[in-house]
Amino acid sequence: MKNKEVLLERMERYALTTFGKRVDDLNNNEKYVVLAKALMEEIVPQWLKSQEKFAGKKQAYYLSAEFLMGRALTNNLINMQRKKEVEELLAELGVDYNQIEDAEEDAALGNGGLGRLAACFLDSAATLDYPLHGYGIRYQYGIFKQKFIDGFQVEEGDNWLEYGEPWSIRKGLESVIVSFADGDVKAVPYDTPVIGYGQKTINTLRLWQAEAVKEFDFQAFNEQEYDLAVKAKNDAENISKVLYPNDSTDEGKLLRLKQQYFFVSASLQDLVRKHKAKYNTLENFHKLHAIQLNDTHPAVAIPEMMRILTKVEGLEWSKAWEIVVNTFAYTNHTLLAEALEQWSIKLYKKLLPEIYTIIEKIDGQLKKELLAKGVEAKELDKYAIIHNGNIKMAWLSIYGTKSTNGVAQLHTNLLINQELNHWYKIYPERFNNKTNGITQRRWLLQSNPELSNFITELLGSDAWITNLTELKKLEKFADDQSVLQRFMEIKKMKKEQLAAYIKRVEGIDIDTNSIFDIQIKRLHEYKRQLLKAFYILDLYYRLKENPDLDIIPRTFIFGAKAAPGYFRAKGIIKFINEIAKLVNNDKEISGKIKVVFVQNYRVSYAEKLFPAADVSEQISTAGKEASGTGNMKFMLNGAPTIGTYDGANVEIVEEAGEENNFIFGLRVEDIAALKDYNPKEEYKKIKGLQRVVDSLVDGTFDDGKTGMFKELHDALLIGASWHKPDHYYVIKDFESYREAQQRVNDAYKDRLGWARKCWINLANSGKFSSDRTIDQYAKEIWEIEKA
Ligand code: T68
Repeated sequence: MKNKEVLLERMERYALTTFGKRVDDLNNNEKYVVLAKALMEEIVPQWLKSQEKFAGKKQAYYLSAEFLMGRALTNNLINMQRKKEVEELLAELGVDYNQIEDAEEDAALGNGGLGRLAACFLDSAATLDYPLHGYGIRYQYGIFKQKFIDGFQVEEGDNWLEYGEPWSIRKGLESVIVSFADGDVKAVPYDTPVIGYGQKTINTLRLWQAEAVKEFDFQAFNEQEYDLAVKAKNDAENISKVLYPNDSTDEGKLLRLKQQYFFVSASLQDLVRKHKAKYNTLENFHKLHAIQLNDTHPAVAIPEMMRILTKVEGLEWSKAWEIVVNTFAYTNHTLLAEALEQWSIKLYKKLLPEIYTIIEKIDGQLKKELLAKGVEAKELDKYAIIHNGNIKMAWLSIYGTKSTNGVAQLHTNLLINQELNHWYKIYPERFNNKTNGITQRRWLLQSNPELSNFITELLGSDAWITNLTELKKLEKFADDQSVLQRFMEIKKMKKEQLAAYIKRVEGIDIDTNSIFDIQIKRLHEYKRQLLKAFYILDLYYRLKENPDLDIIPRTFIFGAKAAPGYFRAKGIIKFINEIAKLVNNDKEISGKIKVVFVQNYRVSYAEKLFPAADVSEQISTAGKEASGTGNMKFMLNGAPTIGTYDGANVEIVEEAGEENNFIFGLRVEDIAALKDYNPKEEYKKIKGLQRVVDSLVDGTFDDGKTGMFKELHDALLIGASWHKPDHYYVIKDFESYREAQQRVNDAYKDRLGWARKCWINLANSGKFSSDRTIDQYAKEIWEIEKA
């Protein structure tokens, strides 16, 4: 009771001082802001305490160009165990909590899986009482907002800071200067608390904002050069202006390189300054810091740290190298060639000449070391960090760190046995696997309170919230009819909630008795949204031919953003929207199938989609999806997977059983063994396939004269200068996928049998908690201890 009064008093105060109004007169957004500020007043003292308890201990730092945090309010309230109380308080004020929750913009400072993984890791580390802090960029614009106009993706800027951002604190006095060849920039830190469940540990996410060292050139202003007077300010601020919306492609743009060096240099200077203030030496730096590089985006940390140690601090090169290698570790998130970062020597020399010289020296040292290890001179090129006019960031990352890890077992095996095999032969001890995970606090407790309560009730304990393997104990209810019945009721409730939301924001009605078949992830050819699209269209034609076709009604749901410059990905969005138009408007098929492509898929939308799914679509070409993490979120909410043997799907099936999932398609070894694959011949032999593939070019659909559909058709049947036809095996896997979908349909008819599969998936999802993953990083790589 007292807590509530204090909170209300604080809200009143912030209403007055921030908005000049009383709480009653605030709009929802303002109410959200004053509530968050009032909570911060309570959080900050504990945050300070938490920092004190780690003083003098080894701590870990996650360097990442992306943190896809989503909304903070509900997550923080849950981790503070204050949600109910705040809901009640707001109700007393006549305010609906859900509307306040909805007023918060997503902090969408990431593209997809890689950025969201960083966010889950922070939650897990704080919950487990590990000192892990994030370092990144405070982009003014997050990932673009997506709209569909006439079925085409249209992007809009995501000005998420516009109405204020109450969770971070600007630490102006801790600003540092980052130097580029073309001038200096000021990096200003903004700190956000990362509250562990139970609030024992509160770690820090420190995001850097770029500002001009000198805001305004008075001289130029006096000389009436107004543009020049603010040029430095604009140039500097551009560095943290916007998140690059590419996932899985490497663009090699100057501004992106600036972003990378900007946040890496600022973060390292920050750590070095604090360390020196305390120890007055850097020789023990690696004993007190472990720094994880989230992919190669922050790999410039390796030469930057060498610069600081040797040129600024005067350490000997070899001593400095030892410190560097023992401080850093590197996570690889992809096998796609186009995603492996390379920077042109020219760009590096132009922007970071001193860093470039250091990379040259590292490369020279590497050559010597390789020769000493018995590598033949003619083999050296394979390892060269600087090669053919480019700097290979992955090679730099492997050589400059003590650990290189993949993100699922299959992915790590492919790194070790194929892509990075030559490196593995030199440094076998550096390679290891850390299968990804997700936080059950956000992806079950927060997004599915109904199922959470039921689980706690059955287990007689909520220990699963911090120990997800507890869910295994649910397996004993797999044949308990009343339990399965309750599970189905909850699933139905989540489907109704989603349907209401989709009705509100997309204006589309969906049938909650139909199977919700959901594919949500970035749009990419290798993820094969097109395979699902072909399946739907084929099913539609089969229904037209045979209206009595015995199928359970299905709602096919997609959510995905395409990189703005990725023409084919945008073509696939348009194609699916065209199919949706055709199918959804056809009265003849009497609502048996429906297609919905939701707009602006993001973390807060995901929280509504995962709990409502009946089927999880994980249908990437085998060997291409490093891990996947959405697959785990579906499983945790009790949805079976229809999927290929790829990434973490392999481990999901290992845990939950192949009989409770729907596996199909070529495996990695099948693809390797394929010879003389000719999709143009093959697609004629598979009943119904030619019709759907050719719908791209035979006038069935209109792509508004963009040429998008022909481009997709050609990619499948002719290929392109950079690839063979159908290089993601959409045609090759079609029949196997259709057959797996038939198995889904048949299995769903047995309602209890289906619920049992869902239940066994849920019960065996314990392995996929990011708590497990973080524990492994902490013990096996970082060597840090809990508070
Ligand atoms: C994803 N990668 C993997 N990259 O695709 C996914 N890339 O399999 C894995 O589960 C996940 O990482 C976490 O390990 C990405 O999300 C990017 O977003 C990205 C961003 C910029 C440049 C390249």
